[in-house]
Amino acid sequence: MNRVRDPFNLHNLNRPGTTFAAINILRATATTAAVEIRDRAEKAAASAAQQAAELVEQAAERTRDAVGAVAEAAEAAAKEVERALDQAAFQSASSDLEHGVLFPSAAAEEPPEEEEEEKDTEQGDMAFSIPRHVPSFTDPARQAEDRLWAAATRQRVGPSSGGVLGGVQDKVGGFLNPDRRSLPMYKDKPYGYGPGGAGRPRPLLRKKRVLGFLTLVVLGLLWFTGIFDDHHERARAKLGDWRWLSSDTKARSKADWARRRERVVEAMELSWDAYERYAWGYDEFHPVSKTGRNMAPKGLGWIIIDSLDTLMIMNLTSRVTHAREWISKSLTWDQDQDVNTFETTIRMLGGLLSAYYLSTEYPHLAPITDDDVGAPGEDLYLEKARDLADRLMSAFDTPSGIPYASVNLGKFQGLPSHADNGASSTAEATTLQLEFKYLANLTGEKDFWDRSEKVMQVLDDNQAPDGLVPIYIQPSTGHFHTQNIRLGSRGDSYYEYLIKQYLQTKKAEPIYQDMWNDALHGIRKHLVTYTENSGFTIVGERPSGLEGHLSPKMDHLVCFLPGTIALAATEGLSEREARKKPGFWNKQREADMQLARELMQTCWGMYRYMATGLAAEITYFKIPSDPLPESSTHTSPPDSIFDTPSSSPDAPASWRKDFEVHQFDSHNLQRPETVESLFYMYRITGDVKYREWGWEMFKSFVNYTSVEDGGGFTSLSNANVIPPVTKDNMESFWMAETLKYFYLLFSPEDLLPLDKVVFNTEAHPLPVFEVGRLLKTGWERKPRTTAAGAA
Ligand code: DMJ
Repeated sequence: MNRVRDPFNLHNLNRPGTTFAAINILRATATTAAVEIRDRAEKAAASAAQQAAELVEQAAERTRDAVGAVAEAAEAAAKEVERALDQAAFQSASSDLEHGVLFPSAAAEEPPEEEEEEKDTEQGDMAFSIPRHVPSFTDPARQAEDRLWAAATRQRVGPSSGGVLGGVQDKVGGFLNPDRRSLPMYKDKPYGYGPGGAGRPRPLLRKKRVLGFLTLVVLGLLWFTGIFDDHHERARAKLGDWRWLSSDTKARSKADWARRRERVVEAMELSWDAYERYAWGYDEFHPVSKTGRNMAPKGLGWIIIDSLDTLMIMNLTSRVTHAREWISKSLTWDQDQDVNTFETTIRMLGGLLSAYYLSTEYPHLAPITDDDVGAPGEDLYLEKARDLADRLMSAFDTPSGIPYASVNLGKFQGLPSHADNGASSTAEATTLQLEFKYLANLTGEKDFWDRSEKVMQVLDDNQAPDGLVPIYIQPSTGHFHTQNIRLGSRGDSYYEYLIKQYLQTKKAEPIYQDMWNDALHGIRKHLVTYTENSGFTIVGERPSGLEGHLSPKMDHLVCFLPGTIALAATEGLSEREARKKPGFWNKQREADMQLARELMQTCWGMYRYMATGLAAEITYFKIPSDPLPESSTHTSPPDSIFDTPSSSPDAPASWRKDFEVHQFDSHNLQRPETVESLFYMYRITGDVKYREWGWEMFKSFVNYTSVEDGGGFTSLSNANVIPPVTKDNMESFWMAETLKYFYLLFSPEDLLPLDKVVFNTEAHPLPVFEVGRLLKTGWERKPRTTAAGAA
C-alpha cells in the first residue's frame, strides 16, 4: 500500500465514527499539548534565531575569504593557461612554417561573426521539424536572449545536456540569477541553441572562457562543500510547503479568495514542475514512480497541450514558453498511431484551439512575443490544430456520418471500435462539435462545420423518446445500439454539448436548445428521484431502457450536470441579471435552478461521505423500492446535515445511510465535474457556499493526493481509507480541468465571462461567435413520431 504524505498528521482528523467522548478527550489533550508546544516553540524559535544570526555571520565571513581566494587562484591560473596557449600558438605557427604553410589570413580561417551564427543555427535546427512560420533565428537583437535561453533551458533537460559541469553551471547560474526562468525568451529554439553552441571557439573569447571556466570549477567545488546549501534548502522546502492547511481560517474578504487562488497556482506549479522534471514530453505521468510513458512513438503532447491554457490563464509565462517550444519543435501528428477520436478532439484539438484563442484575444495572459500579431510563429497553435483536424476528419468517413471511435493519425483513416460491435459511444460521437465548428469559423472551411453538424441530425433522426439517448450508436447505420441510458460515462457530454452549441453561436441555433429542453424534461421524468432517509435528489440510470428499472447509481461524471443545468437556465447570465431581464425568467427556469441546487448538494455529499473528502468514481444511493417521481413533493435536506455526527460507527448519521460506495468503485481519478459545477453555480448564483465547498475539496486534494519528493499529485485507488491507496497516475485533466476550475472558482467573475466563452468538455475555453451566411444550421428536426416511454 502506498502511503500518501501526511506531514501534519491531518489524515486522522476526518476519521468517521469517532465518538463525542473521544473527541472531547482528544480536544482537551490537544489543547494542553498545543499550549505546551506553543511555549516550547516560542523558546526554540528565539534560540534558533540567535543561532541562525551567528551562523549567517560566520558563513558571510567564510564566503568573503573564499571568494577572495578564488579570485586570486583564478587570476594566477588564467595567467598560466594564457602563457601555455601563447606557447602552443607559437609552436603551431612554427610547425606550419616548418611544413611550408603560410600563416592563413584571419578572414579565411574565421568566418565573419554573422555567418558563423547562421551556420550554428542551421545545425541546431536540423534535428527538429520546423513549422512553416517560425521566427527568424538570425535577428541580432536576439543574441543576448539566446544565451539566457540556452542557459535557462539546459537545466530543464537534465544533466545529459551539460554533464557534471553543466549541472554546476546551472546551480551557479540559478544562484546568481534566481529570476532567469522568468526572463523574456524566444521559444522556437532547440535546447542548448545559442552562439558558441557548436563550432570552433573564437580566440578573442578564449581568455574570457578560461577565466570563466576556472571560476565555475572553483565555485562548483564550493557548491559541493555545501556553502550554498542555505539557498538549496529553501528552494526545496517551498516545493511541498502546505503548512497553511493546518492554519486555514474562513475566507472573509476578496483578498482571502485571492490568497486561496494563489494556493491553486502553487498546486499547478507543483504539478507542472513535477511533470517537467520527471516525465517531460511524455503523454502519461506516473508521479509516485516518477516515470513517464508515451501513447505514440513520438508522443502526442497529451499533458503539455491539455495543460497549456491553464498555464496561460494562471499567467505562468515561462512554463507557457516551454510548452510552446515543445509544440513548435517536437510535436508531429504524422505518426502511424491509432487514437481515440473523441479524446484527441476534446483534449488536443480543444487545447490547441483554446491556446490560440487566449493568445490572440487575451494577449496579456502569459504574454510572449512569438504569438503576437505579425510574428512569424503567430499561428503555431492554429496550424497544429488544423493539421490534427484534417486527420481526425477521417473518422467521419462512415456510411451514416456518425464518426468512428478511432482514427489512425498517420494514415488519415477512421477505424470502428474493436469492441461493442463496432459501435461508437454516443457521448463521444456528439462531443466534437464545439471544436470543429470553431475551427470552421477560424479557417472558413465549411467541411469542418458540415461533418460535425451532420452527426447531430443523424442522431436526432432516431427520435429518442423524451430526448434520452442510449449510450452507443452505430456508424454503419446511424442507429442506436443497446438500450442503456445514463448521464454518466458514454452518455454525459451529449447533453452538455446540446446547450453549449446553442450558446456557442450566440443563440442563433435554437434547434439545440430544443433538444436540450427535451432531454432535461426526459431526465426529470425518467431519471430523477429522491433518497430514502434524507431526501437527496439524484439522477439514476436506466440500463434496460426507459421501460426498465431505475438504478440509483451516479458516476462522478454525472456531476457536470448541476452546473450545466444552471448555465442553460440563465444562458450564461448571473441569476440576478437573468431574473431582471424582460420576458426571460419563468417558472421553468426557476425550477431548473432549484434542480441544479439540489443536485449540486448531492455531488457535494459524495465528497463528504468519503474518508478522504474526495468522491468515489461511482456512488450508489438508497431509494425506496418504488422510486419517487421527480414531481412528488419533497424537501431537500439542509446543507448542515453533513455536519451531523454519527453517534457510533455502527449507527451512522442518517444522511450517510443514503450513500454507498463499493470497494471497486472507491477510486478517485482527480476528476473535475464537481468543481466544474461549483464554478458555474458560484458564477450564476453568487452564493459563496459553493466557493467554500470548493475550498474544502481543494484542501482534500492537497492533503491526500500530493506525492513526496516534489512528485505533484496522484490519482487514488481507494479514497475511502486513511491513508488512501495511491494509483500512481496523474490524469491530464487534473491540470487541464480540475485545477483550472478551482482557479476560476476563486477568481473574480469577469475572468472568462460565461456570456463570452463556452468551455469545451475538457475545460478549454472557446469564444462565442456569430454564425454567418456560410456557417449556419443546415438541418431541421423531424416531427416526433415515437411515443415517449412511461415514467
Ligand atoms: C474529461 O476528459 C472530460 O471532462 C470528459 O467529458 C469526461 N471525462 C474527463 C474528466 O472526468
